[in-house]
Amino acid sequence: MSAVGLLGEIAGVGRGRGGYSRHVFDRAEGELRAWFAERAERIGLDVETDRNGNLWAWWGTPGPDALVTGSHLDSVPGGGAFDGPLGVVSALDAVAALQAEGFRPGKPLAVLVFAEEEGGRFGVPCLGSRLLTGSIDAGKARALRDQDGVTFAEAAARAGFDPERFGRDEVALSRIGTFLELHVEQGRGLVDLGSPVAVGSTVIAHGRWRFSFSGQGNHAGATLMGDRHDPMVPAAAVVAAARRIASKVEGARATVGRLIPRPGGTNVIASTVDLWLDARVTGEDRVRPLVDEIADAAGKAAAEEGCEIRLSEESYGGTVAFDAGLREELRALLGGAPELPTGAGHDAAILSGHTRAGMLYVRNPTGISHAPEEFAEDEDVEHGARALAEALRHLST
Ligand code: HGY
Ligand code: MN
Ligand code: MN
Ligand code: MN
Repeated sequence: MSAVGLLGEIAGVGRGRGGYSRHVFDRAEGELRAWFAERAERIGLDVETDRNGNLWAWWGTPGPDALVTGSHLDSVPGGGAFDGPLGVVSALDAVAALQAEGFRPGKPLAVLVFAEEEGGRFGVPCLGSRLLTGSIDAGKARALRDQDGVTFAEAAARAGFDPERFGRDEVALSRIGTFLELHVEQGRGLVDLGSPVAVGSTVIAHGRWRFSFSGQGNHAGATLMGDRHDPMVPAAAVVAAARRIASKVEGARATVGRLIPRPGGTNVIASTVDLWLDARVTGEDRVRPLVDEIADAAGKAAAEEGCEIRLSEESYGGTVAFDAGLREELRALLGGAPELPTGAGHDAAILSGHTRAGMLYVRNPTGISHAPEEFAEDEDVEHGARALAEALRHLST
């Protein structure tokens, strides 16, 4: 059961022409949940699903101060094969390797698969870990809607869950002593450092904001330019302002990756446009001012075009620094492995506000993520799984 072999087993599940697309409670993710449960049971782990849809595979009786490792199996639309799955298959490989040498952990150990880490269907990232920790209001989560208007509560109920039970899970949280997530690097830091693995240091502050513009739908050919109230115009102003303003702020990233004009006809001036801004900055206190400046530009463009604008903050997470002691332990254990900050969000960052948490990264030679070019060489994948096994051995004695 090598990590490379396990990746091969799930390769292609949910892959379309433009990469992988697997979201909570959809068919492909459901297939991966079943695959994970079968693979975990094959190495004697006891699999259970918590009230928030997260999957736990226990080596030993669930109990306090457990050592927990894992990641997620959902993806962004058109994503790569490693973001999420690499942490899950490496955890299974590491546990199997420790078992094979007769190692017995001195504390309960679990592999944890979080639900909806990407927020690809319901818009809020790390939904499973935010619910587990109570970092999102359960009522707000239940009401989240996907592109077809299906609520998270409805989707969960169809998948056999009781949405009324969503929310902070004291029992599950009380069991976690340390959480350690292995993840493919999303950037080229390890390539530049010439190291196959690194220890995570920080996660930058980031959030998601929804801009909704409404104007007057009309005929593309019959409406003179001076008579238009086209919501695409202020929407375009957000895209341009995000690039212009964030490029001037040190450590800032601002992205509009999702924009939905309605009704969406080629010969139709849109009635409404919804877009989502993903904004992140290395300095926590600079995220909202960045968004405010972009929103100002949007407001001016909307006023000039005679369109309405509505803005809502859909998710936000502050800067996270992983547990310093754990970082030092891991670096020493891995022969002085380098530390790496990241601009990507992770469940480990959500957990770090509630338990000792840390991350390991595996080199990605392309540095690209959230796209099919995301990659990790077999030897680095195996190196990562061995590093995780060493970490689990060390942390569970
Ligand atoms: O968006 C992120 O940083 C993560 O992939 N959820
Ligand atoms: Mn991701
Ligand atoms: Mn991820
Ligand atoms: Mn016509």
